[in-house]
Amino acid sequence: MNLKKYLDVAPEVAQAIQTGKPVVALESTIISHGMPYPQNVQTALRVEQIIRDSGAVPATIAILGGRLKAGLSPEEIEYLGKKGLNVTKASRRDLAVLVSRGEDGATTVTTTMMIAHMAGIQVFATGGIGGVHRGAETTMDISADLEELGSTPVLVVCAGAKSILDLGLTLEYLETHGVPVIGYGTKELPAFYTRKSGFEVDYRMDTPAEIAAAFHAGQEMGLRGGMLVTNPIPEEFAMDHETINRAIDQAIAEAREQGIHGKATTPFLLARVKDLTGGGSLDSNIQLVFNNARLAAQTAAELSRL
Ligand code: PSU
Ligand code: MN
Repeated sequence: MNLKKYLDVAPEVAQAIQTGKPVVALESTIISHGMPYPQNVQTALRVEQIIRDSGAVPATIAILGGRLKAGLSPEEIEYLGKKGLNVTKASRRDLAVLVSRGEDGATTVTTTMMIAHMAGIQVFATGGIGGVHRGAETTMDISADLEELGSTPVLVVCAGAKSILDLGLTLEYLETHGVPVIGYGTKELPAFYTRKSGFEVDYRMDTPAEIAAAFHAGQEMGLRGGMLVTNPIPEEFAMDHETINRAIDQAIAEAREQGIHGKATTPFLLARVKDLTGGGSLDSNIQLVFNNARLAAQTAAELSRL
C-alpha cells in the first residue's frame, strides 16, 4: 500500500491531525449534486466557518485531477460548485478509475469516509446519507454508504435520511452491518426535513461528550465500522410533513416512469423534491447542514480530549 502517492492532505489539516486537534471532514457531492450554484459554494464556505468557530479544522474532501484531497481551498470549492453536475459523483466503485485517469470526482458519504479515514480524520458532517431505496426488494438499489458505515471507522453526523428511502429497511440494513444509530436528543430517527419519522434509533444521547465516549470505546476495541449520529433539524427550519411527503411521492413516481436507475436515482429525487417544494426545502437543507457541522465540531473536540 502506498497511500502517499495518491492522497493530498492540506497543510492546516495535516498539522491539526498531527497535533491531535479536532478535525471535521465534509463531503463534496452535496456541493456538486446537492444544491444549485452559487448557494452550494456559499453553504460549503459557511459550513467551514462554522466548524472553525466551534474550534475545529474543516477538511472538505474531493478528488481533483485524480488526487484524493483532504482539505480544499476556497478556490477549489468554487471550482467544484461551478462545475456542478458535470463533476462525476464518486462512490467506492469509481475511485480507482478516476484516480488512474487523473479526473475530478465529488465524494459521496462513502468516499468521504474512505478518504477521511486514510487521512486520519475520525469525524464527518453531512446532510443526509444514502440508504435502502423504496422498492429495493426488487431493484436492489441500496446505497454503498451503508456498506461503508459497516466497515470504515468514521463517525458520521447527519440529519437522518430522507423518506425518498425506505427508512425501516435502512435501519434493518445498518443493524445487520453492526452500525449503531444514535439520536441526538431524541429516540426517534429524524427524516432530514422533518424531526420525526415514526422509526426508533438505537440509542439516545444528549451531549457531544457521550457520543465521543461511545465512538472512542469502539475504536479502542478495534471494532470495524462507523457510527451514525442523527441530529434532528432545528424546529424552526423543519418542513411540513404533508408538503414534503407529497413531493417525495411524486418524485418517486416520476423516477419510475422515466426509468431512472443506478447512481442517477438519488440526485434525480433530490432535485425533483427541491423543485416541487419551490426552493423552501433548500433553506431547510442548508440550515440542517449548519446544525450538523456544529455538533460534529463539538464531538471532534470531545474526542480529541480522550
Ligand atoms: N441524500 C441526501 N443528500 C445528499 C445525498 C444523499 O439527502 O446529498 C448524496 C450523498 O453524497 C450520499 C449520496 O452519500 O447522495 C448517496 O447516493 P446513492 O444513493 O446513489 O448511494
Ligand atoms: Mn443507488
